Amino acid sequence: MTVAQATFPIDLGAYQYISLDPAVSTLTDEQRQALKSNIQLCRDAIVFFTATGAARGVGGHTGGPYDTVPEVMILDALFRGNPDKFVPVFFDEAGHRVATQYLLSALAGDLPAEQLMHYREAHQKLPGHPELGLTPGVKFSGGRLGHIWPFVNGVALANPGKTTFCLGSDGSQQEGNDAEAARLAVAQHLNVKLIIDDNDVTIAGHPSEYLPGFSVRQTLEGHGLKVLEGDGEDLDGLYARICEAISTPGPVALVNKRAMSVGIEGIEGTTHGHDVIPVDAAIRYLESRGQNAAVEMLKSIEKPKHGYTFLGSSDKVGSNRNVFGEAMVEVLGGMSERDRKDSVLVVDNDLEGSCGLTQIRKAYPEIFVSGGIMERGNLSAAAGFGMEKGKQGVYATFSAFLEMSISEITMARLNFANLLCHFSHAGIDDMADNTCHFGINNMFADNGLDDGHETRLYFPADANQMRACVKKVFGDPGLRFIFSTRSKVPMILDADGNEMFAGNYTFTPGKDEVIREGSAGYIVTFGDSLYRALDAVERLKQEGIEVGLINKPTLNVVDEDMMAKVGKAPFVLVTEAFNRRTGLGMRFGSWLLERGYTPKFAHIGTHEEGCGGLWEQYPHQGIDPSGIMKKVKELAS
Ligand SMILES: Cc1ncc(C[n+]2csc(CCOP(=O)(O)OP(=O)(O)O)c2C)c(N)n1
Repeated sequence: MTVAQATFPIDLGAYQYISLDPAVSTLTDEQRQALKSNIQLCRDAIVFFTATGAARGVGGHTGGPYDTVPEVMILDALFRGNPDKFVPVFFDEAGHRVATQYLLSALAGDLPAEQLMHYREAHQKLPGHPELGLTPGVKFSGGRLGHIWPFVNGVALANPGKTTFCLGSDGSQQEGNDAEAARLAVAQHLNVKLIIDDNDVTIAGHPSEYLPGFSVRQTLEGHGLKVLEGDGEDLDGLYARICEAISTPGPVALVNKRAMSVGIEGIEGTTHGHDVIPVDAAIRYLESRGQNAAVEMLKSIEKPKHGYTFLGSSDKVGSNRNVFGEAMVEVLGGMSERDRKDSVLVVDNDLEGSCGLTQIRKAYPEIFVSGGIMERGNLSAAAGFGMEKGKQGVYATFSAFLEMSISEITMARLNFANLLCHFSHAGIDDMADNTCHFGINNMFADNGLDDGHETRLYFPADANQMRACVKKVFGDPGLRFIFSTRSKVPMILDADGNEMFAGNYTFTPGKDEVIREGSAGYIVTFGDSLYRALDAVERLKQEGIEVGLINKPTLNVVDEDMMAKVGKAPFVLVTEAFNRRTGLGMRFGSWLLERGYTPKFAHIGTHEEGCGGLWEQYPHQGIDPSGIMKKVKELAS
């Protein structure tokens, strides 16, 4: 039986829709039993359906939603018992725990249980973070840590007389936003209750190790919140603390200690628990739970393949986000130990493995700071290190979070900081995490003035170009932003099939590059869009349309020679994965007009919310080869 025809293999009909009254802070045997059975049922369901994401290669998160099941079950019963007393929304600071929201939607009858087996799949409306309006039953959007508690404060202000809950985590509590939210909640005496999973695991490690001194409890107490700390797995204690929080007016935080993925063999207590559970571990867990139908279902799922062959680029692919780290290690290896220590500081934001920084930490731990999930403060710290001439601050996180740090970037510039930022996961490719994780507003980093300290934005197209770019710009002064995608990219080939950016190639900042000549008009693009546009160009040539292709790896500098060249062509099409409203295309048309060039002009880019899944995001936005070819034909006609 295929997943498409199958029923959900775990009987969610066994869920007991019990009610609880917070005025009674002890559980009867019957209530305790019902809660325990609901907890086990939901934990099994979460392991199973998140593992479908692992089986399909779309990833996901198991440990966080699995861990917080006890408190979610209690809140569900409380909401049912007193619907008017609460804002009945499971607001969650840690949006990656979205499996909780999807499971609740299924239990509430808003979503067929079968749908859960399509977790994170493209076009299935179950993306990696909750999106209001997309998934039936989902009641808020989340996904960026530290963004929901401040928002929930406002919800509480809009609902006087009710209690509003916010599920939190030791990861989200590291964000500066939460400190602000805590102060407002205390000052305004908001009836907000934080239910924080303090499992001492984030992505890159254990907060107790990389942020020694950080204590969720002491932090919140310092802000003036009442904090009730306890064992999240002690059901009676947890329930009693939730009741105490409800009966205490004003903001209260529950800090629930537990091991990550408690009870899952081989994963409990480890950082692996943060991500999606591997299929073999899920099978072992489900077998031990007697969930044999779920096991069979998992075994039957095949990883879909992306069968398209791109013309003009190699079969070989490179991971640019990792190549960034490798290239940095090479550059740093060329310095004396003393120079390196004196002049370079690398600051991570709990994403070192995702941004290619692990290589640097392993090679040169003495210049590496595991900064925790504090993008704004960490950017400023890296910039501050690079304030003196000859020093370099290096910083990395996901491109989506560049939006958080625009003000810090301005201050870094005004302080003449030398700062090299690597923003990985730029664009939309392979982003099952979906819209809140899209890295599409990167041009915001180019927010200086004409006479300001240098700011450069670079988006290398393949691994060869990334290596060349890092080596070239590492020692430059000013602010430099290097972008890479989550997905791997093939090598760009010249017309003879040779790798264009290999061998003796040197990267020249500010210079655009002709990838293919053409008489009908030019496509201008960069990054992971280049190989897709190249494929379109090759296919259009086969159809007799001779389109040229320009790579623009320096995004914010006008290459006058290239402007003169493309400006005289019949048309110019800018295609990009960046936001159509804020990307390169927005500027390129003005640059042409300012110089008196008036080719036919169009720009295509990301313009609507994502569809989940991986490579599917490109065709969804109409910026895949067929979308590009369609636009070229319109312009060429
Ligand atoms: C603003 C922001 N920065 C970084 C991330 C990337 N990120 C997602 S989850 C995570 C770690 C979260 O740890 P925690 O919230 O404690 O969750 P757990 O590991 O317990 O599931 C990070 C850094 C993000 N989603 N949002």
